[in-house]
Amino acid sequence: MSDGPLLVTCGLPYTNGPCHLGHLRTYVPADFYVRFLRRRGEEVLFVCGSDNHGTPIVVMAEDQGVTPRDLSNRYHEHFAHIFSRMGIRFDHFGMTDGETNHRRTRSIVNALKEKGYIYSKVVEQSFCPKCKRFLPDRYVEGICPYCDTPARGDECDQGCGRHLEPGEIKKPRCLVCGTDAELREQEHFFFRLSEFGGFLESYLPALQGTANARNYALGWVKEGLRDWCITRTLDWGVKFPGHDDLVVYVWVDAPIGYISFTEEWARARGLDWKRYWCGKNRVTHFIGSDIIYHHCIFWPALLTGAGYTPPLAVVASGMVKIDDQKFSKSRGYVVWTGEDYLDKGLPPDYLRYYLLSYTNHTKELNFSWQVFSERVNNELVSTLGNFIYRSLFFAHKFFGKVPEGPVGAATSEAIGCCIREMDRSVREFEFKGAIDAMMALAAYGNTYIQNQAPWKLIKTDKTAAERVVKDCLQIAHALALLMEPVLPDAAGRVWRMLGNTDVVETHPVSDAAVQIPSVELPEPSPLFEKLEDSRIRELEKILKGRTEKAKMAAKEKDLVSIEEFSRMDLRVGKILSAEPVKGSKKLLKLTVDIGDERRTVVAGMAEFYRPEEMTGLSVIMVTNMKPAKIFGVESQGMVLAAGEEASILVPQKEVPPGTKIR
Ligand code: B3M
Ligand code: ZN
Repeated sequence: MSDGPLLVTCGLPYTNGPCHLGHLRTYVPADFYVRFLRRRGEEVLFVCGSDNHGTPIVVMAEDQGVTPRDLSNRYHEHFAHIFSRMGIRFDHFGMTDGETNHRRTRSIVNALKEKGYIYSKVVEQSFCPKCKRFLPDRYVEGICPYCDTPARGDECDQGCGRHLEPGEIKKPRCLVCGTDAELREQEHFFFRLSEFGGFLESYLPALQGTANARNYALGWVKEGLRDWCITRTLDWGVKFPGHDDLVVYVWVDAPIGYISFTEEWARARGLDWKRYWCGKNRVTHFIGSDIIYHHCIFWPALLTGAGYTPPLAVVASGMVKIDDQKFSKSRGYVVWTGEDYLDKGLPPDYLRYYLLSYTNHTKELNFSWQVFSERVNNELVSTLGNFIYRSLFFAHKFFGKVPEGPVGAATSEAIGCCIREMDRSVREFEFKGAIDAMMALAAYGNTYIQNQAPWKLIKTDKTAAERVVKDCLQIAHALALLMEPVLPDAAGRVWRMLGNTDVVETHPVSDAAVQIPSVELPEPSPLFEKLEDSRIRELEKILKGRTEKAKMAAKEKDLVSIEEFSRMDLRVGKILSAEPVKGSKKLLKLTVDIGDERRTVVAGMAEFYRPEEMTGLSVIMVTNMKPAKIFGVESQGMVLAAGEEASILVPQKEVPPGTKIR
C-alpha cells in the first residue's frame, strides 16, 4: 500500500487492577488485526501503554497504602507480562507517567493555550469538609444529573454513560469518608470544546472504523458540546503549565500517550514518529465502547486545536457480560486473565479464538464457561484440530511425506475464496466473519476427507489416495497460514508438523495458495485438547464463589451495628392532643409528651384515625430525627406505625412517657 504506515493503538489500561476479560475484548481483536494486515504486506506499528494518572489510581494507591507510582509500576509489569502470555504483541508498551508523555502533554497544552483554546474560570467544585480537600472525579459519588442513576464524579458509569463536569453531579458525597460534599469555588482551566462542533460534524461522518463509534459521537455533537474542565486539584499527574497546584485531567494526557509511545518507539530506533501522526495519517484506535466520547469527540478536537491531524479510524468493541450479568468487579462478575485463566493452565489460543468468534466486534459478548467450552470442543477440537490431525496422520502413515502431484482445482478455489473473504472481513472490522471463513475452510476439508476416505482408497487406488491427501495437506497448510493471527501457537505447531523448519509468521497470507513442496513429514500429534466437563465445573465454581462472596459482603454492609442502632433515640410518648393540619386531608398535627419535653409531630394518619381516637395513646417515637417543615408546621419527630393503614405501635404494658426503647 502506498498510503503510508498504519498505526494501531489499544485503549490504555489503568494501573489500578489486574487484566480481565473486558480488557481482552479490545486487545485480542486489535492484535489479530495487526497480525493479519502485516501478513498482507502492510507496514503496521502497534503501540499501547499503561494509564497511570487520574483518580482511579490515586484512590486505589491510598487504599493499599502505597504511592501511585509504586502501584503503577506494579500493574504496568503485570499488564506487560499478561499481554505477552496472551500473544498480544505490542511493539512498545509505555507509561503515561513517562518523561516523554509529560513533555508531549505540556507541549500540546501550551499549543492550545497559544491558539486561545484554553481559558480560566472560577467554578464550584465538590469539597469534603471532613477530609478538608477538593474531591476530583472518582473521589466523589452521587447522582447523575441527566438520568438520576448513581454516578461517579466524572462519568455516569452505570446509567447514561455521559461525561460529567466537575461540580455537576447531584448529591455529591466524599468517596473516602461518606460525608456530604460542599461546593467551593476554585479557579480552573477549560478547553473550548464547544467551538469544535462544526469541525466534528464534518470530521465524524468520514471517520473510519466501526459505525457505533461514528454514530454515538455524531449524536452527542447534535446534542451540543460544552467546554471541558481540563485541570484537577491533585498532586499525581502532569502539572498544568504555570500552575504547580494543578494537574491536567487524566483524559488529556492519556490519549496523548498514544503519540508519546510512538515517539519512544521511534526514538529508540532512530526513526521519526511524525511519519505516523502528521499529514494524512492512518492512526487507528481500538477501544471499548464506553470510551467513544473521549476518542471521537474530545481527542480529535484536542488534536485539531493543537495543530495535529486527528485519527483516521476508531474501532469500538462491545461490552462484556459474565453469565448474563453486567461486568462488575465489586459484584464478582469478572474473569481475571491471570488468576482465572492462564494460571489454570488454559491455552491462550482458546480464549483468543472464543473472543474473536463469539459475536460481532461491536455487539455485547456474554461470557460463560459453558459456552466457552462448547465453542472450543465443537469448533477448535472437532472441526479444525480434527481435520488437520487426520490429514497429517494419514499422510505420515501412508506416505511419510507430502505427496507429489497437483492440487485439485476445487481445493485451490476453496482456499482462494477463504483468503478473499478473510481479507474483506478484517478490513471491515468484521472479525467474526474472518474466523467464520477460516472455519468454513476447515469444515470443507473435514467433509472432503470424510467423503473421499483415503484410508479406504489407499487399498484400491494409491494415486487417487495420494491426490486426496495432497489436497488435504494443502488445506492444512493454508489453515496454518490463515490461523496464525488468531491461534499463533497452534499455527506454529501445524507449520512444523507440515515439515517446515522456518517460522510461519515470516510468510505472507497469500502463500496459502502456493502449492506445497513434497517434503518429509514428522510424526504429527493432536492439535487441541478437549476441555473436560469436570474442569469447566471447577471454573464455574470459582466464578460462583466470587459472586456469592460479593453478595454476602453487600448484605453485611446493609446490616446495622449496635452502635448504629443506638444512634436512634426511640422513646415512649403520650399523645396529648391531635388536630387536622390545615390544607391537608392526610395529615394530623400531634402534641406528644416525651417526659422532659413536648414535641410537635406531623403524621400522615388522618385517613385512618380520628383525632379524638389518638388523644391519650402511648406511642413509640423517634425523637432525634432532623426536624422537617410539612405544610408550614415543623415536625420534630416520628411516630412509628405499621402497614398500609398506619397501625400505631403501642407499648404492651403501661410505661411512663420518655422511657427509652432498648
Ligand atoms: N485508562 C481506561 C478506560 O476508561 C482508560 C483508557 C484510556 S485510553 C486513552 O477504559
Ligand atoms: Zn471526605
